[in-house]
Order: sequence, then structure tokens, then C-alpha cells
Amino acid sequence: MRRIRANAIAILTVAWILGTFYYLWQDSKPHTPPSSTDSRSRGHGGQPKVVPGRLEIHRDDRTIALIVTQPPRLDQGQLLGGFDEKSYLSAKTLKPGDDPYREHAFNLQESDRLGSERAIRDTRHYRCASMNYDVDLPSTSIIITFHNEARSTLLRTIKSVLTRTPSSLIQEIILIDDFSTDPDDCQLLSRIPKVRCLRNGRREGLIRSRVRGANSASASVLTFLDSHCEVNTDWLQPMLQRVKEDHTRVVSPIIDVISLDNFAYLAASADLRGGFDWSLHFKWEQIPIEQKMARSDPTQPIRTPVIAGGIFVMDKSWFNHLGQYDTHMDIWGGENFELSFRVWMCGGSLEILPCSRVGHVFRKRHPYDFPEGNALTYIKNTRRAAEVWMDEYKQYYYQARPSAQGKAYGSITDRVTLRRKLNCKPFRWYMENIYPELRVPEQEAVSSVLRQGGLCLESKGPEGLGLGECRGIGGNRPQAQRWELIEPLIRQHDLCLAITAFTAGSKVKMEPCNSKEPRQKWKPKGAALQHMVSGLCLDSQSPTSPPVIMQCRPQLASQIWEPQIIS
Ligand code: UD2
Ligand code: MN
Repeated sequence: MRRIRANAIAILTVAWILGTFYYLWQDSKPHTPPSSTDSRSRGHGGQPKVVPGRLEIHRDDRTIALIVTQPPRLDQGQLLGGFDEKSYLSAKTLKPGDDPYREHAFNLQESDRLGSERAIRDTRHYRCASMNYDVDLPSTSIIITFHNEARSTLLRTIKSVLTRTPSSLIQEIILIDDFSTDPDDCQLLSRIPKVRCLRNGRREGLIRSRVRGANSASASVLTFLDSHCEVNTDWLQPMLQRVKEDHTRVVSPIIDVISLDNFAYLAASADLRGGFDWSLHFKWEQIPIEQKMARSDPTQPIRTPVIAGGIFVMDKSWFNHLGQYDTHMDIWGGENFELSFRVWMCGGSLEILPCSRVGHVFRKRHPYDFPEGNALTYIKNTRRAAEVWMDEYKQYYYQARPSAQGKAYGSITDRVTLRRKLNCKPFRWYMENIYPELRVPEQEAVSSVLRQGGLCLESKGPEGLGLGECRGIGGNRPQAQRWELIEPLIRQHDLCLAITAFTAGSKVKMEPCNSKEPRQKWKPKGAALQHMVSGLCLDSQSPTSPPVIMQCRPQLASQIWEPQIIS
């Protein structure tokens, strides 16, 4: 009994001496407040690193932590300089009775209640805590664009960076205020040490805003973040390490989920990577099973076909060499595909690093307006990505997103030239080597109905056409209402839609398909279907008589044919 007590006293004495020694020795690095489960941490130095106030004994993978003292923290004055956090946050609060979701599409009341900083759970695999990183990692410029972001979420993003990153790694934090209604946010936040804010003179969207930020960055490595994030313990070191070792790697963290309702910080699965479907809709998907089986070390990077887009680290000269972003993309969307295709096809790689974790508030709707409309903007941006990078595979994009056909997307000459200059590989290579799991649809597989209100275009008899009440759901549609839209043909089995003469008022009928026959060539024009040669549009006139071609009038209900894909 006495031996045990003597041993305990000896251990505690050693712990106390080491703790005090470390406390005196440690540099001025800011530290996070300890969270309840935050039991392990390791610095970015090569040697085993002890969190101040803890004595850590490392045995294999297990870390035993004895808490000795409270970790020292930078006081708010050092951290925030001349920035008055209290008045910044209290100047804009929710008024009683206001809908807390209205302005930001997340619960503002909960965000405000949390204040500027809070402890979050260290969500990494425990082995991450014993990873070693080079002592001479490059410093980075952190770029955060925002448009009307809530003050509490934006400040929490910035403060989480300042408190959870070794200060030597932060060259600067560049905010780009994308013409938010209130210019004060930008001005006030610039008072925080290391923070600079550039305000756009007009709404540019996140793509051009990021390019502006990147152009003004002084560090050799760029780090992009959304304006409603919270970075977690040692989030940056793994990413800087991978980029330092190979500047062509573009790396992102596992993106944890901050609940849009109660702001709980939730660990995301570590078995996911970025994927998409042919309509260029981003999705998280399971790592393919063979890759999962081959992963013996959960700290290893995960190769990903695409990145989510908002949070990543990239070498600045590599970013510039590869052509930054397509700055003709507007507001939001599609830039993550364009960047991902470009990185893979032009000699780089994309990775998700499980030992890096950053929380993000995922929302269900956009809280801001799109000057050209949400759908048109997404189509413009993804069309540009498809037209420049997807070669013959772009047909599947148009099949999956027929409404994209005929929509304006501007000139892509510069980007096509860039692709040629960089000598990038074909999309086929990307499909075969990077994303073989993405199945190419069988031609016959994509069919759709052409809906006009409650009526659907249907074939009647051997050659006839007309409108009928839309029948069946999903794949259960009657054959007469199934159409395949494969430009320029509108097809049903081996019969195609054809005009009978090139003049307005001419009837439309069905005849054997021939893609060279000018009378059978159609293309979408907005929600209408335009005959390519006559320039006239398919018009139902009356539900009882067969359709005809008439002068295109986009608003006319009898010319609107909504394609709805059926399996
Ligand atoms: C995801 C990405 C986002 C971007 C987007 C596709 C993550 C975590 N987020 O959508 O970064 O790649 O997919 O484009 O991967 N913003 C502006 N100007 C605008 C619109 C938005 O500065 O006109 C800012 C906005 O305040 C935010 C960032 O851009 O900080 C991303 O916008 P988001 O949060 O609405 O996008 P998100 O997370 O839905
Ligand atoms: Mn976001």
C-alpha cells in the first residue's frame, strides 16, 4: 500500500515538474479551450508534443493523459487586437418574433447563443493524435469569401482558425466580402490581427471572389474555407504536410457537420469520398469496397474523384499554373467539378485527409439570391465544366439534365485553350482511372415524358401524335408517353418526331428515325422544343388535334414541354 502511494507521489511529482517546465518553455502558440473529450493532441513539431497542462505517455497507439494544469490561453487582447467582439456581435441580433431561419437558412438564434468560440469534440481517429508533421511546414493564406454571412458564424470561423492553428502557419486570413449589404462587417473584422478584408464593388459570386483573394495572397500555399466553419484540432498540419511533399496534391479535410438547427458539432463518417451523377450533382459516397479493404491505416489519405469545393488547400503556384478557376462561372456551383476534373486530368491529384477535420453548417437552401436565377446559374456553370472537360461524355450530362440544352453559357474558348496548353488527358482517362465506378448510362436507359400541365405528349396509332392525360408513375409509364431525347432526335423505339413541312402551322407526325433527315431535327429552347431547321416550335394547339409547329413564343403554355426523366 505504501509502495503504491510512494509511486503515485513520484509520478505526480514528475508530471508536475514536466508540466511546469513545458509551461515555461512553450512558445506563444494559441490553444483551444479543452473540450470534454479532447484528450489527445500533438503539435506540428517532429517530436512527441505535449499539450501544456497535460503529461502524455505514449505507448503504441494508446495515449494516457494526466491533466496537471489548465492550458494557458492567449488573452482576447492578443488574439483580437483592436477588435471589439462584444459590440460587433451585439449590434446585430435577432429581434423577438423574427424567424431565426429566415436570413441564413440556419438557426441564427442558436448560433448567436454560442458566441464567438466554443469547445468542440476532437473527432479524428485516435491514431491521428500521434502523427508527426514537419517543423518547417509552409505558412498559408486562408481565404474566406462571404455574402451576407451571420456575424456569429463568420467570427467563429475566424476565431476557430486563430485558436486551433499554430500561429506560425497562418500568414494571413483574407476575407472577401462579396458585396454584402452591410459594409461594416468587412471593416470591423479587419481589426483582428492577421485579418485583411477586401470588399467587392459588386456581387461577383464565390468563384471570382476566391480568385480575387488568391491574387492578393502573399503565402505560397492557399487555404479556402466557407464562412460558416469551425476548424478542429490540428486541422491544418496534415494538409500542409501533403502539399509540401508534393505541390500537385490538392487536399481537403473530412467535413464534419454542424447542425443547422442546434449547432451541435457532429463527426462525419471517415469512409466517404466525393462523387457525382451525370447531371453534375455532387454527392458523398462510400469508398469502393476494394479500397476500403485495402486500407489498413485509417490515417491514410483517401483519393477522391471530386472535392465538395469549399474547404481545401492548394499550392499557390499550382493553382495559378492550372488556371485558377473559370471566372466566367457565376455566384455558386459547378466550380468544384471544373477544378476537380482539371486537377486530375492535368497532372495533379485530389485527396481527403482523415486526420484533418473541419466542421461546416450544411444548409438545405441558399439563403441568398441569384441575380440570374438559381437553376440557370447552375446550368451555366456546369455546362461550362461539361463543355470544356467532359469530351464525348458530355452527352450523358445533357441526357440527365435535358433542360441544360440550349441555355446560354458564354464563350469557353479561353478554357479550351488552357486545356490544350496544359496538355491535359482526355475525360475517358479520368473515367477509366479515377472514377470507374461512375457507370455510363445505356443509351436506351434514359427516357422521359414530355409534360404540358397534366397532359403528356403521346403517340397514337402508326403515325399519329396527340396529348393524353399523364398516366402511370416512375418507370411505369405507358410506352406511348416515353420519349428519348437524343439530340437532334425525339425518339420512340425506331420512330421519330418529324415535321411534315417547313412552314408555320404544319403538322408533326411520327416516322422512321434518320438523324440526317432535316425534318426530324429538334433542340430544346428553354422549356420549348424547337425544330432546328425551320426555327419553329412544337405547339399542342388543342389537346384533340395533332401538334403543329408555330412561331416560338417561350411563355405560351401550349409550347412548354417539361421533360421528366423516367427510368
Ligand atoms: C458547397 C461548398 C462551397 C462551394 C459550393 C459550390 C463546401 C463545404 N461548400 O456549397 O464552398 O464550393 O458547394 O459552388 O464544400 N458566397 C459568396 N458569394 C456568393 C455566394 C456565396 O461569397 O454569391 C460564399 C458564401 O458566403 C460561403 C461560400 O461562398 O461562404 C460558399 O457558399 P455556400 O455556403 O452557400 O455553399 P455550400 O456550402 O452550400
Ligand atoms: Mn457552405
